[in-house]
Amino acid sequence: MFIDEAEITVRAGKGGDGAVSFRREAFEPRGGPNGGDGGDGGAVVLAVKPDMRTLLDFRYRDVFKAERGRSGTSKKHSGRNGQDAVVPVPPGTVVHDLDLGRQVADLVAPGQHMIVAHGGKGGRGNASFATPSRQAPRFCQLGAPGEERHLRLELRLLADVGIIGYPNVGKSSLIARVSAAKPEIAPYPFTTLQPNLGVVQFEDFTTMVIADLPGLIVGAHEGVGLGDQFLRHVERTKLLVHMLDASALEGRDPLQDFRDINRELELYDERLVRLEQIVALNKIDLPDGRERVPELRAALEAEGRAVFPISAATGEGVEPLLDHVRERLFARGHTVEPEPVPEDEMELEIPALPRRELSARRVDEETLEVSGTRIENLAATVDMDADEAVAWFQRQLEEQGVLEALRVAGVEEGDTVVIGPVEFVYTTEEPRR
Ligand SMILES: Nc1nc2c(ncn2[C@@H]2O[C@H](COP(=O)(O)OP(=O)(O)OP(=O)(O)O)[C@@H](O)[C@H]2O)c(=O)[nH]1
Ligand SMILES: [Mg+2]
Repeated sequence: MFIDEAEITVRAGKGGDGAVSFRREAFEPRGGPNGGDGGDGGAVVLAVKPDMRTLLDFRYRDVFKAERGRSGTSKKHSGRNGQDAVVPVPPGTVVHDLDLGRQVADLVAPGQHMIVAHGGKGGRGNASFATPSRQAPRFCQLGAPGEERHLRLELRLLADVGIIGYPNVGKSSLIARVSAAKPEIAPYPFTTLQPNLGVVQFEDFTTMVIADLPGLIVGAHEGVGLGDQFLRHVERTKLLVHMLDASALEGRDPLQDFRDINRELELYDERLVRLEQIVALNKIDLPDGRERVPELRAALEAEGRAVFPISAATGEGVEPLLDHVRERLFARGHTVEPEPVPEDEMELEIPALPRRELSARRVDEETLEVSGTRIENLAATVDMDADEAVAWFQRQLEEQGVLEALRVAGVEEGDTVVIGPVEFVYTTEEPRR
């Protein structure tokens, strides 16, 4: 099955906690602090894997987590960094960030990769909090949480030429004839349920990639038939071969088909109808087909279209069609090699989520919740088991305006305050020393 869309959650590793530890030496009962720093959490990285063709793997797995950093240990040993989680994606993967609500990358080149979730920083060990006035800090910093992001992946085929047309007109037959692709071909509509890619090689060894797309019918842009789910692949192509069944084997009027499909393209996205279209009048091996060629050709040429009568079945007329497609492609700056991705786009990083301002709100009768990027990050790394760290955090609450925000939100003695992973009871009494 061809899966070309997937939603995934990526979760980077939490940083390792710093360590609280003191030197113990035979002649120095109260040695200096020597707790090491925690390691950084691993990142989640999307990486283009050239031999991957669909997003099928994401059907079975949609959450990707990187390893957490290890905690620091004594003797100032830092914890090991967490391993990155590398998630392979096929070339042509467009990445959307669901929280930012926009596209953040278009991954096309082998080896191209993007960090989509940053690992949390490791916490500092008590050794790094020692100062002349605080020689024995009994606290450390906890590792910061890893970033979590929600992404939609969308695959857009990297084809130069797309073959479009009603079901059964012979699109798959054409790609089977001109390339090594072996699509299913059958005398009923909607044989092709997923795009097929084929590489056409010319005598001078230039190549082009063509895509045989599932048939389109009236209403496709609203989801009729196989709907518009494959139209996005058309967006990437440089030109289209619009195939008509000249023999009108199924009783439809080929010219009407032509207009209907162009209307569908337009309704889906106006840019699509502006792509150059070369018309292939197929099935001219059938008497009905050959007979209608002059009339169809005249009508389409009057609209400025290049028209090629062919038979995908016998091969008649296929070469002139391909030559013309090739000529038009190169006229549009086609290169045989996919366009190189600039060096600075090989290693990408997802843009940060906007910072959230500090705010406090009451959630129920005895609870208030404080949110804000800065204070939440801070709260996540405070070692609440250590009095010194708690005292420091309390000063931060005052300095950063959290207490003021709580008062504005109507905090009362005894209320519970929640900040990220931290929960405490609000009181105006001086702490007992
Ligand atoms: N006589 C004749 N039959 C053809 C020709 N090209 C295709 N056919 C037949 O038309 C039928 C449909 O061909 P396909 O290539 O599967 O058509 P398609 O456009 O890919 O169809 P969908 O995948 O359903 O959209 C098959 O029975 C083919 O054998 C042709 O040039 N001449
Ligand atoms: Mg087909």
